[in-house]
Amino acid sequence: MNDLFLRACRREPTERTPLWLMRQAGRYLPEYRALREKYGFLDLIREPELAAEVTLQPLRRFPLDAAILFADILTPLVGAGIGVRFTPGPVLERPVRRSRDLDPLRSFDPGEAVPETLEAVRLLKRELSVPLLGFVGAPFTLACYLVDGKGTKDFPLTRALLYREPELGREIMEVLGEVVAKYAAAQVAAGADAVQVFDSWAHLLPAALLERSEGPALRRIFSAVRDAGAPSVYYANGVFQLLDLLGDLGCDVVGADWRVPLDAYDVLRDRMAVQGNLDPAVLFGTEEVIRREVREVLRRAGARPGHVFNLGHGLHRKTPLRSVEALVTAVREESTR
Ligand code: 1CP
Repeated sequence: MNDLFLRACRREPTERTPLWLMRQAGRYLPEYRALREKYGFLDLIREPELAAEVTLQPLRRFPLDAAILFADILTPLVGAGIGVRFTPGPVLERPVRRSRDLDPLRSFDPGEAVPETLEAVRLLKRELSVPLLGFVGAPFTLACYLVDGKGTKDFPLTRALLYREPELGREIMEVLGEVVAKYAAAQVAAGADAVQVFDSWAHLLPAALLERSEGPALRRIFSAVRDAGAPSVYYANGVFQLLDLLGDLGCDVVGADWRVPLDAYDVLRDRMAVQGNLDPAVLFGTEEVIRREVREVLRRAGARPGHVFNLGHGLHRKTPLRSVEALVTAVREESTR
């Protein structure tokens, strides 16, 4: 197996910098769009062969160094009985307003809630010659959808709830922390080689509130992944100023968003690896521009081990395929040691 990605997660030397791309499966691929004409989004996730197929699609085109399981951060909650429609973003049938709305999530059992996703992991492990990343949503980011009920610019209901009903806020984080810890450990038990935690909305919270409200649940999740025997990646958007918190969560890799110069994380690198962080918009530039920006990310990452090349956020769905090709080639050539 090509284990460059796992070696970089452990901060071991690699002959070149491993590369995978957030949202590497999805709508920029014509073969994904073709499947979506025949199947609904949740149908793709609920049929293990189809979920495995979508996961493999980008790897057939590009020599990437890791695969990421095809699912969504909300699918374990759907499996537990929370009503969600995808349009394409998630919309909750009944947003969480009180403690008993959390009942479907208590005593969460991944084997009952998401057997198809765990089966997709097992199928993929037989096919893949690169590591498989499982993933989960972070408790705060999941809470944003549970409480506000859909994607919004700044999730006002969720943020108000943390102050207006702190007891309920704590309970939501605790219940989600437990669900996510179990779900992450189950993915590793089924064969996932690492787990990425997506906290796309973490930047909406003041640092002290993030630490106080989400910190304990995040620590619980990272220790569950570690106990299951896999490295963990924490990708939170817009939190690079929170170095003390990031350094103390117990994750093995920190994912950088596209706005941070990667060397801003140097103080953490004796404790964790870094992942990132090319601006996804670079892929709308020419091949020369892509190569120049790849070099800049590699220069900021420096010569020390422990860098996983990635975008600073997911691939945009209009990204030209030849740009992804140019990116993969540039990272391979420019990072070979
Ligand atoms: O119509 C379609 O085909 C559905 C579009 C789509 C896709 C392809 C959604 C709905 N989710 C996904 C897959 C997905 N979502 C993956 C697959 C693996 C890969 O990366 O290749 C992953 C990791 C996610 C994670 C996810 N879902 C996040 C965190 C990452 C991020 O982008 O910040 C978030 C916030 C979601 C919620 C969500 N689900 C879907 C959409 C369009 C969104 C975001 C927009 C919204 O809030 O409305």
